[in-house]
Amino acid sequence: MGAEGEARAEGRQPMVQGLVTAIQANFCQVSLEIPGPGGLEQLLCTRRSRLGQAGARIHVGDRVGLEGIDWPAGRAAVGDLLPRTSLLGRPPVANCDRIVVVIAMAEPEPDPEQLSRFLLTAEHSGQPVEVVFSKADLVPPDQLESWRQRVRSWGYDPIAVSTASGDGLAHLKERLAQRGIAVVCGPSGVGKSSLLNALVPALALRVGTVSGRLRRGRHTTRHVELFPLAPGALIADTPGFNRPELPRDPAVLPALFPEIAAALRDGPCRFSNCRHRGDPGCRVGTAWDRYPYYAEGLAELQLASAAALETRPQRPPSGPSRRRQRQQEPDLG
Ligand SMILES: Nc1nc2c(ncn2[C@@H]2O[C@H](COP(=O)(O)OP(=O)(O)O)[C@@H](O)[C@H]2O)c(=O)[nH]1
Ligand SMILES: [Mg+2]
Ligand SMILES: [Zn+2]
Repeated sequence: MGAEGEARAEGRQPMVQGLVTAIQANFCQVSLEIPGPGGLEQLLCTRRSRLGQAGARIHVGDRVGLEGIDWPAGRAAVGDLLPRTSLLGRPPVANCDRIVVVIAMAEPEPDPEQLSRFLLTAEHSGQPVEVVFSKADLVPPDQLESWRQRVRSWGYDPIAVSTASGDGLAHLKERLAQRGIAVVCGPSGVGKSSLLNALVPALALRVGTVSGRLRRGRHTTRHVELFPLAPGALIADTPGFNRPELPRDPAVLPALFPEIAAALRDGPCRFSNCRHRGDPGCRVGTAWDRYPYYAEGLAELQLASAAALETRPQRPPSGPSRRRQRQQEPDLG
């Protein structure tokens, strides 16, 4: 007996489940796992206050159980938050299955270090990462090829696309049309929204002009929203931000470079705490394209974690002096 049968035998309604595709103010749009009467695919839902009290925040990508369904009105309430497999921080997207990093070949000029940072953030999610070279129409083929070779040496197989000519779009769609949620990220102005418009039929996302400082934010994508790319495949546009943060812990940095992982596949470095900075017996070495980014990133993170240790408040003494100390603290409320 399936879950539905069991629920019926116990006299309960089988739980209707769906996936949150958008959130705005107190409402969320939920796409139903099984279409409702009349083939209804989406419901506009409120969130039960007890969900909020329990501290459960619902994000786009979450699977939820619905109650109080009003089919004719297309309304319901989210009663349950189902367990998630992952949660991206910025933007918040639950249950993401792959990340697509988009970098333009021109307008704006590609910045390899910026691309690298996006890739590190994407790798930090633990999900598979795809690289897209957008605006391929703006550069000659040899320039495209040299970027392709370079990023291949980083461990990726980039797809060049152009929404202007349509080149590469079918190939990209094929690669992304897998079950699950793909999140598109990258600097602002590289053509993420244009790409989604080209990939998802009947979508009309706002596309910005490449904005100068003053116009930044006027045409940006403000909310994360999931769109159907293929049966079972969803894709999210995200607001552009230009310098993603590295993960806090310097120890996780090496694992975010496919080049390092590849070098260590045949065996470890001589010292188990090797930082891969030209140390004796290091298998990774320093003769690889992104080594300077790795070394700088490591230094940046080590400095930040040392600074964090220094400014960490001293353990307050116990007893009366502790109370006094607390009174001296400024009231931040
Ligand atoms: N030449 C060219 N321009 C593009 C292409 N894709 C997008 N653009 C332009 O790039 C600008 C920024 O696009 P948009 O999709 O808003 O970028 P987003 O900020 O990454 O979402 C717009 O003016 C688009 O018309 C492309 O393939 N070729
Ligand atoms: Mg956009
Ligand atoms: Zn090493």
